[in-house]
Amino acid sequence: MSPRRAHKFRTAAGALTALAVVVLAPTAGAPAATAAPTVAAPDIPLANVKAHLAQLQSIATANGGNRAHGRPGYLASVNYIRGKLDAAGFTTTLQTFTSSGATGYNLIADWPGGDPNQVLMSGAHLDSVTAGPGINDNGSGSAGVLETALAVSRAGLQPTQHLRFGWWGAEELGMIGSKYYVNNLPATERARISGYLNFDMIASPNPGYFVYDDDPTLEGVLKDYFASIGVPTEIETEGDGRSDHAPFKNAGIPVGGIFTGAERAKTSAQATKWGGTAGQAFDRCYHASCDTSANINDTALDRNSDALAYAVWTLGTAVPVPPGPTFENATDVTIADNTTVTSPITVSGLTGNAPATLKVGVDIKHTWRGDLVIDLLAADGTAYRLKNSSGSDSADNVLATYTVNASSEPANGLWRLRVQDVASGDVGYIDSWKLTF
Ligand code: DTR
Ligand code: ZN
Ligand code: ZN
Ligand code: CA
Repeated sequence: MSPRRAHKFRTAAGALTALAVVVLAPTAGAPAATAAPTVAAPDIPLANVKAHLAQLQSIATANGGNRAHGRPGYLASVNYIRGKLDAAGFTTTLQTFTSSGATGYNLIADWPGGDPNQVLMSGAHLDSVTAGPGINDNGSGSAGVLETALAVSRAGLQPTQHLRFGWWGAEELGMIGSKYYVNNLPATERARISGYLNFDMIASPNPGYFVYDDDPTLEGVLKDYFASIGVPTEIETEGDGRSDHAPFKNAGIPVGGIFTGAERAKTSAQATKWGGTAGQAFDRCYHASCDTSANINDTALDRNSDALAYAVWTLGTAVPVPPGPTFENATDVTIADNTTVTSPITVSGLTGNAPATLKVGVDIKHTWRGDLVIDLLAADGTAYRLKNSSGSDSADNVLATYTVNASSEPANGLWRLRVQDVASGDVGYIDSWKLTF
């Protein structure tokens, strides 16, 4: 972080407006709105997932007690998973990188077929800490993703989206492997990823059921599964930046995932909701030598593996709903420091009101995006908040698709994107934005 950025301050703002250019354009990017899935997800056999965990435990036991980055137990874990995938017909790729003076490995597996421009990706980090075998953190996520991939093969699934699975190295060192993967993916390839689902700790012994509150479509599909089995969920509030979905999110890729908790203690209300022990950590063996095969809650592992498969099948086989009419303004609008600017789009030719799921695609180039407050303004001036400012979000650029319930607004008329730069020291411009009805 540069010294200038060490201190972000809130100051007043001015105002500017730009000309409108309106075109109809096809949309891409965010996960296709899901119609009913054409193929029902299978049950993922708990015994199969536990068998993978037993293998990972054996690997750790045979290799100094861990499966950490740079240690033999990690590459042995990669080879175990890769062997299963190769035998099941996946196209596997081993990506190497260097971190802390040791070679790291990402394992990527592609299921042949599906739309190459709509890649649904599911992933989990495969490395443990050096202190122990990492069976919950994160053998559980790794095994759940593996068994889901094997279930795809067993089903001979022919999804509409292209299915890709990833096992990341060196997450415990700071998401090194997943950052390396995303940063080395050509922009054209990144744009093809419709969504990334992350599974890091999905079988904590004193489990909670947390769903990432990021992309609404991915969050909704995962919540639908838990609702179907009558298990209440909570949104994952501390996950931002703490696992492998972060590099994907920072690249503007829709992300989601599930989590059963780590070092935080389960509250009494949560124990009433989910069972387990109040006042005790969700995982008392987090990052400890006792994170062994015994450190697994089978019910959580079973439910979350099934939720994983449900999401892959639902999102991956859904017949994409063709995007509605799209209106775009690609005129650059400068965002000077501490100013407020707007960019207009005039919508015409539609009937009735806007939908409850109006998609607002935003592409803003701006260093330290935490400076920015972004609103959609309806013709009557009603503001719909898309993004709040943040004193800690130091990442650059806003490349995102927001969903707005605009059903009380007439579709036709003048819509505006309002961008407020509310902190000194960073500037940028609206590159383009669009409305999809
Ligand atoms: N950092 C992860 C564990 C972790 C902690 N909070 C969250 C939230 C969402 C996913 C994972 C985590 C690790 O130690 O691997
Ligand atoms: Zn960890
Ligand atoms: Zn983890
Ligand atoms: Ca600024």
